[in-house]
Amino acid sequence: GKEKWPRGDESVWKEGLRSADEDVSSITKSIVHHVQTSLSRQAYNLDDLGAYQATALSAKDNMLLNWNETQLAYTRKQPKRAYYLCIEYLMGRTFDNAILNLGLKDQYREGIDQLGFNLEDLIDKERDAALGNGGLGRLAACYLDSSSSQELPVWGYSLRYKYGIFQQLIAPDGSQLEAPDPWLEHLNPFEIPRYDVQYEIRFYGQSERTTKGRAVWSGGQEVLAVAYDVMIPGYGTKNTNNLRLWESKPKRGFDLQSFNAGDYERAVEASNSAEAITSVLYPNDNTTFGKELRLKQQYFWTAASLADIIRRFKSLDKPFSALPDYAAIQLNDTHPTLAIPELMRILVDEEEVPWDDAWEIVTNTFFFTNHTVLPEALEKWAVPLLEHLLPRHLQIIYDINLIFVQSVEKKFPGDRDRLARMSLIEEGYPKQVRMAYLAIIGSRKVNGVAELHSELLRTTICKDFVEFFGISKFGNVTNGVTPRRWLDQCNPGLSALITETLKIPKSEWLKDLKKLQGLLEYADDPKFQKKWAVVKQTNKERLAHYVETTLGVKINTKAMFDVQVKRLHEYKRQTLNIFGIIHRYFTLKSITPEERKKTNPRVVFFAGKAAPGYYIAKLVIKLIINVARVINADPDTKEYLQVYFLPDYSVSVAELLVPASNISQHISTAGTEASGTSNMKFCLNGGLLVGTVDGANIEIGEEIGDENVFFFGHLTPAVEDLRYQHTYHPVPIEQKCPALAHVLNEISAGKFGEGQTYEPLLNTVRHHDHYLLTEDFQSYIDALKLVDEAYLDQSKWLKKSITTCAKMGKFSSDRAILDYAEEYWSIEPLTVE
Ligand code: 73E
Repeated sequence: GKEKWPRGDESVWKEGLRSADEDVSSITKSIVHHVQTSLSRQAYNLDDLGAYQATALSAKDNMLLNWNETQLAYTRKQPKRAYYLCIEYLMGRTFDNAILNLGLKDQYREGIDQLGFNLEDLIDKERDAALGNGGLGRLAACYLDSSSSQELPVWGYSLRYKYGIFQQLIAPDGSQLEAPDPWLEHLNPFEIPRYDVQYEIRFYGQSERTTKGRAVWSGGQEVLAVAYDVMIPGYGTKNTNNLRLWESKPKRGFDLQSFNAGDYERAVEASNSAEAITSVLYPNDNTTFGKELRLKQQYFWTAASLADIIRRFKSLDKPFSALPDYAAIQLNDTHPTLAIPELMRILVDEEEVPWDDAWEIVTNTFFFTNHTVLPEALEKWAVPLLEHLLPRHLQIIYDINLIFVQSVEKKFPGDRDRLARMSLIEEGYPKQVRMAYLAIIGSRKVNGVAELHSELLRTTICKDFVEFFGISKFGNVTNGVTPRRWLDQCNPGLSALITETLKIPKSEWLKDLKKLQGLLEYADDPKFQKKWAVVKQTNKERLAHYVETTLGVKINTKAMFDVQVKRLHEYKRQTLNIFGIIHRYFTLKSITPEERKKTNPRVVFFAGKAAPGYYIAKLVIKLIINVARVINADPDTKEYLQVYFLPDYSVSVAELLVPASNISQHISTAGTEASGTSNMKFCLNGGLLVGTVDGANIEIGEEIGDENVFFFGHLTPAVEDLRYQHTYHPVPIEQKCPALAHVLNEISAGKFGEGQTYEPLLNTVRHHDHYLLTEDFQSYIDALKLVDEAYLDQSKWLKKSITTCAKMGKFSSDRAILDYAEEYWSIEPLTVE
């Protein structure tokens, strides 16, 4: 029998319920209330940080009401839900976004003003939640925003890292230094600890097979997973989804034996090892590391999330065969792939579902997105490590593999090479489990993140699986970005101009981004162009102000702003950019002062972090900084060329850079960047793009017209042949690309500091040139020349800029998330009244 609720007198309960603070006076009351109670301070001792915290708490109260109603509606209506498992969420700041999505920014500005503070100053007090490395984590954050805004029942699951991505410092010699990011040092107003939501997670121990393919897993170490919830408000709707983050804690009464034996130290050590699981985000982007602690993180997170999902499903009182009708679980890259054997373990060992039925449930519940084809990023875990840490899961993986390999043998009798290629276990010392293959065979559907990438998947990594399962299992969902953060929030000037021009409410085009097309009829209008240019100029000045306060330098905001900001990686070719800059510098030096006056002044911005163990990427940073030093100090050229490396790139810094760019660079070797998402952000803000024919650049070109993108470089099909040539018929760089050879020689000769330092970096180009700089350098320089020419005609340029923005509708993450909802998860919007 269910208990009656509410307990006591219902009317007393109802009277006690809060309602939203939507007018200025309720908002100020709520802020003052939080100053008084939550912070236990008063008006006379309140600084900006305190005022921010109290204001954020008041915004949180408003979100909480919506969150509660949303979750109640989900519980009552029991829709099918989707769960987005991603090991990173790069959320950035929450407060500004929250009041924008609530539609209360003006009221908050006014209220804060009345209390004697300035809204923008308070917004700046918030630290980024930087629980991610780059595109993968930021994509997950955009998808949550879109899920709530499109009223889709989606929850995110991840880890509550105590330390986010490291803080990047630059030493006097230009080296990157890393400092920890203790982002939880101050109160985090936006998280809700759920001490009542806890699960026990086991590691190590032994697994003993019993009957019917079942086993009992016991012993080892148990740790606790504690839930922390982060509210995800939708734009212009009450719908507020949830991001649930797990924190690891030692189990209470843990290792009582050690305590009893008086071995207090050992017991404390064990508790440290439990807490270590969620202590730090691994700072590697697009690479794997093979560390035991990382594997522990992956299992801890997926096991806690599945336990939570299964508990919720069980409360519906349905048979397990109905799980795929109530839950779709999205595996974002291979990092959560252990969820597949874990669900098998729960169903087979704990719920006594027969193996084949369990496998049917599993393969209808999971979906898998691959985000990269770089071989160094394809996850493989050593069999001995898995056996030690997760003995039962290894057994299950072997059983899955046995059955799978048998079915391949049945379909392709006698094809032994094929069996070896497709096996989940890669032979070698040690043997390794291929996580991508496990994710493919355990999922309902598989997708890549841009057309080219999905096609590459079908013809390379997934080729054998396409032949086995059929092509319809392998789809594409091109990435997207949220126009709320990446236009309305980061570029209020442009947002206002668009709204005024389209003559529709902002909420209409922000939720249906194709409406930006209405700008096309003004693309040629000189008055509109003027306003468009003024907005860009204002944004450039805002960025210049930031640079002045952080680096102490004044920037020429009349120059073209040229931006490349992303993780440092050889495949992304920041090297091509810096070598191109050196080439430009030499060219400027070689011409007369009169000729120089005719050139287009350019300020180049770089930003991005290198993985702490990625030696070559760190050398690239050092080179950029030392080149910048020489060039910025040269009186002959400083008016025409300036280079800056902005330290500690983050979501918040991106929000300043993206609206200020005239041109941005996305210049990966063709076939290496799965999608890219910052390319979309720059174009959405009217910045033009210099790029290779790679990832989502291609689809951007298709949408906005190739004549509005500065494309260059070899195409994907040529890349493999060229690499073959480089290996077997190498041509000296002096012959292949004299202009680049000259640049490298000058670096070697010490033009930008001790030449010896850069030798290992230069040799990657001189010798294997895996990323084909020597092949693309000339066409890159030519593309930049076209950029210069185009910029001279400002009216034409502005037309390109307006057209670009107007045609970016496809790249809203709303379109992407609806695509997942309809074509993959089969979930529907549910409007919270
Ligand atoms: O092209 C980007 C893509 O836009 C890709 O490199 C990135 O994902 C973005 C969103 O789809 C990505 N990150 C990782 N793999 N692909 C990755 C791999 C291992 C650890 C951390 C990140």
